[in-house]
Amino acid sequence: MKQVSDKTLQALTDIIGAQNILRDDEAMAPYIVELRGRFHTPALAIAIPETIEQLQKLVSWANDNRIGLVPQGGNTGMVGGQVPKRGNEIIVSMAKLNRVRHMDASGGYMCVEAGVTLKNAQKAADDAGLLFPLAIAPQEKAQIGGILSSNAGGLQVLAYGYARQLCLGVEAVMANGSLYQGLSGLKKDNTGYDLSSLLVGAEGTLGIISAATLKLFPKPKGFETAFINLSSPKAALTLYSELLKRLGTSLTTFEMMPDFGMQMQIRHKMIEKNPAAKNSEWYVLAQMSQLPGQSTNALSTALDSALNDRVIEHFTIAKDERIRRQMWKVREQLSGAQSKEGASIKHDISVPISAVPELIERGIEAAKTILPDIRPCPFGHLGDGNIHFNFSQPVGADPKAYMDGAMKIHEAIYGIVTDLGGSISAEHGIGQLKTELLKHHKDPVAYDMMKKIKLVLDPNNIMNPGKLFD
Ligand code: 2HG
Ligand code: ZN
Repeated sequence: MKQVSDKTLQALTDIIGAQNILRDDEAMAPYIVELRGRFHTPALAIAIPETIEQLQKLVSWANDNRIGLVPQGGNTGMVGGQVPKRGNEIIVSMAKLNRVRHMDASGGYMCVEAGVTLKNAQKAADDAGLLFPLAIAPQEKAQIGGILSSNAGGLQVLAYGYARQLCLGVEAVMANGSLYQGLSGLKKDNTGYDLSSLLVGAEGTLGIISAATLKLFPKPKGFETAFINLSSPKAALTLYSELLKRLGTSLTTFEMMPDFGMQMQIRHKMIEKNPAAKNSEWYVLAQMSQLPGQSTNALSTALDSALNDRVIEHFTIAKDERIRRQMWKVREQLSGAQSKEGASIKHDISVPISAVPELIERGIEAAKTILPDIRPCPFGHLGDGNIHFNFSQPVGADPKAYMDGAMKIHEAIYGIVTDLGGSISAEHGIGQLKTELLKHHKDPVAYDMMKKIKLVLDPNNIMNPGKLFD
């Protein structure tokens, strides 16, 4: 393991102060090991700047000394983008840059720093009588900077959009230490390249996002939330198009999961019982956010028709906030439930929405041909065509041996995705997990443009080295 040299440590101390540097293994561990425990490369140190000026000085010094920086928010990323790849980088935690700088309720936006947690951003909007609609499960940990850098999606994309669509502009520290001041409350600004949008989703490879202006929405007057029993992804697709016709953008969540996802949570006592009144092969969590003037039971009326037409088998409406939370919990906990079942081979993919049933059918068949006892767990954002096509290891299998055979499953699934005109990364990004895949699946002209942009903006490759590109 590389040790930080005395010279480097002195320089770091001069820039951010000894109290903002972590070096011993125990203190660094939470920053180095990520959620899935897949990446364990050590870092030289953790730097936690307290001001934008400190951050600028730190980046400029790293650039002069060719030291790689790994920006990190809440360390909830799924593709190893927020942890080191080489072992000689410094992790830059944004946790102390956590102020809500400005709230403009009448303009419908707020300006927050990168280290503000999602939960606190949601709360700031709520306190101002508005809604910041991005909804991903680890809201207490995930931070705005990481959310924007990885262009996160979540459970309400279908009505409100993903991170890039929720951002009006960013402020970022560029590789030479300069400050890009793209914070804007403007809805319209047609002045050339959209640099903020380029920095969003760049996974910290072009600059470090230090603050952002975020769009806010009217707070719904209430919710109607349902847990729906159905027999197949095909039925779920039919239901989705029916609900969309009837509810339009007030349909804010449409998430699908297999019974395996439910049974795992019951087995591991993560929920007391199935929030649907009965078991079924598949479930959908659907939510309508009630807009002013809209009837309170538009979702149940639509579901009644779907029941009459035999599109669905049954549905349960959350009768109070406690049950609504339980329904969401079952969906939000799916990822955690899968980790309790041993190793899991994952694919965060998207296809045109109408192709989701075919994707799932062909994917399960292909994986079972390779490994008959594999346990498919395809779930997620059907309304975005984004399925987490995950596979739990066979019961009793050796996790390492299972993961060693992942490539065959990956090839089968990504082959089908490509065939259906889909993407190899719908919402988790590339990080260090999918650099090879990106090289092979991205349009060559687009890939070349991306590399050229990287070279111009970060000629010394200090910005999150080894992410997006090897
Ligand atoms: C979700 O939608 C997350 O729950 C995680 O994107 C998905 O664990 C996964 O594969
Ligand atoms: Zn997801």
